[in-house]
Amino acid sequence: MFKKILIVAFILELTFVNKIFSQSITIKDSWARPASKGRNSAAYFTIINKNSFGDSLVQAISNIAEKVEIHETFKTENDMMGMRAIKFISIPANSEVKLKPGGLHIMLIGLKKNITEKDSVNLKLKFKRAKEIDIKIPVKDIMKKMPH
Ligand SMILES: [Cu+2]
Repeated sequence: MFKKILIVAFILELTFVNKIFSQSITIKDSWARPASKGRNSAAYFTIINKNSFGDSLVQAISNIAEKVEIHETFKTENDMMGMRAIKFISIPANSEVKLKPGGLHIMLIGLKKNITEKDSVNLKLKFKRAKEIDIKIPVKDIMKKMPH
């Protein structure tokens, strides 16, 4: 009997530790651009790493688009802005990495349906070390909030 309780306590402890570990990477301020079916959209968020070791975001998965890629924005030789797929985003220990327009972003290529402001986009984020994180991203039309 006592042994059984011990085992249960041990398992509970394990899940608890596991939870703390997986929570050491968190996501905040997420949003995605509205776009129509067949077009592309982009998702942005801030990754917070409270671990004392670095990690990398290696993949983003969503059923909303035909293809999901991790992108960076860069300046071309003639000072134009371009973007390209990258293999991962480095997240240094105890740091925050911000994905934003004109910078790093998650590219949603070939939307399977229209996404407007009332919708949300599900995204599964895979890391090199931390456990994967599922997030629900609100669609926000930031252009609408800009003064005319
Ligand atoms: Cu892009």
